[in-house]
Amino acid sequence: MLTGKERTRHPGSAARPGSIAAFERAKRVIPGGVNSTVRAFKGVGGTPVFIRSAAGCRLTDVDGNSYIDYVMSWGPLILGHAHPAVVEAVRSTAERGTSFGAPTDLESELAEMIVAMVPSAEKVRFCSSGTEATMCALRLARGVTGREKIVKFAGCYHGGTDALLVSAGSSALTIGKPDSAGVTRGTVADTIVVAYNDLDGVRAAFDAHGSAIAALIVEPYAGNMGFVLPQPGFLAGLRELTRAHGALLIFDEVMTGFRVGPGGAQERERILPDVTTLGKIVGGGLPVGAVAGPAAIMDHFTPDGDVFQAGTLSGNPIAMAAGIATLRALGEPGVYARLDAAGARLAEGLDDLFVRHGVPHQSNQRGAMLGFFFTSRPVVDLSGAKASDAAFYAAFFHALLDRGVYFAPSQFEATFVSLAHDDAAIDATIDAAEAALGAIERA
Ligand code: KE4
Repeated sequence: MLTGKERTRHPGSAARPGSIAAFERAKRVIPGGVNSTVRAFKGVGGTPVFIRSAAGCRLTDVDGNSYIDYVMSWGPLILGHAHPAVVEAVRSTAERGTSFGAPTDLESELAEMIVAMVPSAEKVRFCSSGTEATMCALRLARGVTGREKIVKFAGCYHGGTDALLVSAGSSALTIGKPDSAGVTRGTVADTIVVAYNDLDGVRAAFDAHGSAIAALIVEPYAGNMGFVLPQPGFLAGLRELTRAHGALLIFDEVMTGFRVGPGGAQERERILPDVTTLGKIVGGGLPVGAVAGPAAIMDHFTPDGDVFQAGTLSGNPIAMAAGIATLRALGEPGVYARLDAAGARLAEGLDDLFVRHGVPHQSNQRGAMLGFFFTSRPVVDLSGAKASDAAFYAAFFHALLDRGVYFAPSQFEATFVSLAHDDAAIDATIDAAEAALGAIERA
């Protein structure tokens, strides 16, 4: 039975003494105790759960507690944790050497798979993270156009590259520092920020600076201020405006790539960007980022072109093998229908639950990616997302966590299902959510 003190701390944290001790240890040698900001639970309070292992759709923490996981490492694990084909690919590749700093056929094989799946891709350059991919994409756009300004959207997150840490989403937003310290005024002098879905704002930016704008970068489905969808005509409008002004359109599909469909959002929306950034799923849970696009643009990268890119572990053979195994599994018949059905089952189940409990909410789902806000007003941009009830989200998060369900520890993230989230897991999640809402209502 939990004492009053434990209950105020977070009922379940009493069941997680190992995580509490692990966090104290980590904080002595790692700033904030984590190696990526969002993991510190600042958005929901309490102590982060330290993980011992995972399999399928479940995490096991250092105290032996099990959770149905909807973070899935923030998107990469669309097959589920420790998928046998991925584990075998990693094991068998590692036995032949872990890294050579020289080209391998594995890089060409994964690049060929991406070219086959991503409509706008003719060539691919690999790096080791989504951040590196967006950093290189900006450099490419500026190199190709000879221009300097970039347009981004408030609440969109493109990793930790300085030029884009302006009104950034994800953990920057969660901790209330959307404009990071250490990013100089000079670095962001050429970054123009517009509200998501504000096509008039984009038009005004191009009217004012059109001939100086190298590129516009956008998350075609925004997954870093919560899950916010483009309004009808928004993405087509961006394609038209960038083309009219000679700027490149960059789709940051690090999160949506291979998740909302085999060809990502650009396939679903039938819009061809000039540059696509990829990450997460393409590495199958190992560090991979990628820039993809038409050869005429991609050939500007060194060594043949003059836009620099390099990386010790770019195209790492083990990461390539994990990515190949993942994309191969995603190519099996019926996989995306299963992913879409799992996403819809969870979204509809939560929708029905919130309606029955009279909880004001907005929910969005595209394939295996979904999200919800606790507000009665539709959310189309960052201000709408920030107006939602993040405190209620935090209470819901902890009430779910105490019932064995692990959602994103921030309102300003997306929710991910995988091939491992079968109907039983999703139905158990809805049951836990019903009990969680009941507990909140009683409290
Ligand atoms: P990474 O450098 O974290 O691999 O990718 C950066 C990035 C770029 N573009 C988009 C659309 C992204 O969503 C991301 C990273 N997403 C976050 C989750 N919101 C990663 C989780 C984290 O920061 O720990």
